[in-house]
Amino acid sequence: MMDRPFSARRKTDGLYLVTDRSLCGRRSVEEVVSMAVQGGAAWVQLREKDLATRPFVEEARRLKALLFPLGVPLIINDRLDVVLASEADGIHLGQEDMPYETARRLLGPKAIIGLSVESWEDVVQAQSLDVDYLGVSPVFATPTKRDTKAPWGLEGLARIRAFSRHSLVAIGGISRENAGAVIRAGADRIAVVSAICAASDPFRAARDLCHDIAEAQGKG
Ligand code: TZP
Ligand code: MG
Repeated sequence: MMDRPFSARRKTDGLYLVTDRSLCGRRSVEEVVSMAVQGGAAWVQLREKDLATRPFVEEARRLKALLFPLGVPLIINDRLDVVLASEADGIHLGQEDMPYETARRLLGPKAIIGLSVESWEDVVQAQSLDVDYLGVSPVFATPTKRDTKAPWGLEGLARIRAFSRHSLVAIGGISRENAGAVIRAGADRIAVVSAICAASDPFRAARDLCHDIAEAQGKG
């Protein structure tokens, strides 16, 4: 695997925030991101399903300006044009999105590219791809995203860990209740939406999750 500016294999950066503006309540996405990063979130993915292109690009540029000085990479869900327009650090691809090879060709060797795996076939196919991480999706069923395949569970996650050469980001239904168990089952990182976006205090939510992750990694 090539060296990238933000190493996807670092183990000290366990919390990955994925945004959902519909869950941010009275706060803006930027406010939630800012609070979460202060609390320890080390990666941010801007995920916008209903925003027009121009406000999407503007949001991405604002987040990039916020995160770059902090050394926190900004990943854009799905939209390669928005990555390019905002000089974001990478893209997260689902199985129905742009093919990995095309995204790599267009974004270059330094871009972070993550890929969701929702079936064992996806995991096997991903072994030939130089993706920076696999998104193990979903680990648990979640009301935040209902159009998922069957959850992997901790057993499925452990099976992927034993098989895959990639860094693993677990997503779906993760909270303080289960974050430690997810890390112990083999995730390198935990991605959350509602546990931070819908929290009354996103700073504390991120800080507490980081504590749980570090403890499960034996660094607490
Ligand atoms: N992809 C798989 S599950 C999911 C996404 C974007 C949503 C996870 O949301 P939550 O609130 O952390 O369960
Ligand atoms: Mg997608």
